[in-house]
Amino acid sequence: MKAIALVVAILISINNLGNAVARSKSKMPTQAIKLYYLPPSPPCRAVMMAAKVLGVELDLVVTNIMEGEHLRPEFMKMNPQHTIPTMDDSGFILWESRAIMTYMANAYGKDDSLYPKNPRQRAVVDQRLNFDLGTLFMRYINLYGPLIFKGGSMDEEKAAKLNEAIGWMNTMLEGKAFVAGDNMTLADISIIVTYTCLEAFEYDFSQYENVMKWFERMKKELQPYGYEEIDRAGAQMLATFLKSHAN
Ligand SMILES: N[C@@H](CCC(=O)N[C@@H](CS)C(=O)NCC(=O)O)C(=O)O
Repeated sequence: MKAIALVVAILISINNLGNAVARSKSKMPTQAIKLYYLPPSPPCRAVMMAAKVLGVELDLVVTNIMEGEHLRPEFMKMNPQHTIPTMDDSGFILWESRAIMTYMANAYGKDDSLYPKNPRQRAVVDQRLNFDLGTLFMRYINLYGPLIFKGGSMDEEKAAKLNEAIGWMNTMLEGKAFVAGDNMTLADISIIVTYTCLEAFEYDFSQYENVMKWFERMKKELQPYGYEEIDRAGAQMLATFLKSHAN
């Protein structure tokens, strides 16, 4: 019995040592991560809030896509796709907001709550992130992209497609506090920026009860991490563009 107890004690201490090593590995960047961004951009807002939740310092570099700054040769050399957000972590360049967020969580997360290491839990977060990229945000931008930049009237067919995606998310949230389970993950942060825009544009999604409750919960969750200053303020800028084109 004593021998078994000794083996268990040794195993526990090896495990604790492993955890301590894992914790010490999650260090912060040696210098602030450069983020090329513009305040109203929804994917930039998601990255900025995720960085705040992770406690990662960003060196924000305004890149005014309205004035073609993203088409300059220096920028195109870094990101041939010329999109913001683009990240530079001591020479490691990355674009696509969801890739940037998962990289930051992998590299600098103090724990794995925002982006779980458990394969199945992570798979659900990834599924939600992909749903956002390819479906929810895509349908939002299909509807509002032309309205924000060119004006015109609401395309009801595109609005119906967006509603369909919101409905799917409403079902995903059944019995859950957050989109991938019981705690906030990067998927919630990626997704909320779309709803913040929709609210600023006075788009009615009140019929989707789970989404409405989640949205209010997320606003509170992100309050200490720049929800008002980053997300709402940015969405308001887009709402102003939208209104200026509607008149
Ligand atoms: N899927 C990308 C979308 C990035 C994107 O399209 N960003 C817009 C601003 S919100 C942009 O850079 N537009 C300029 C361009 O595509 O040339 C992401 O999540 O980062």
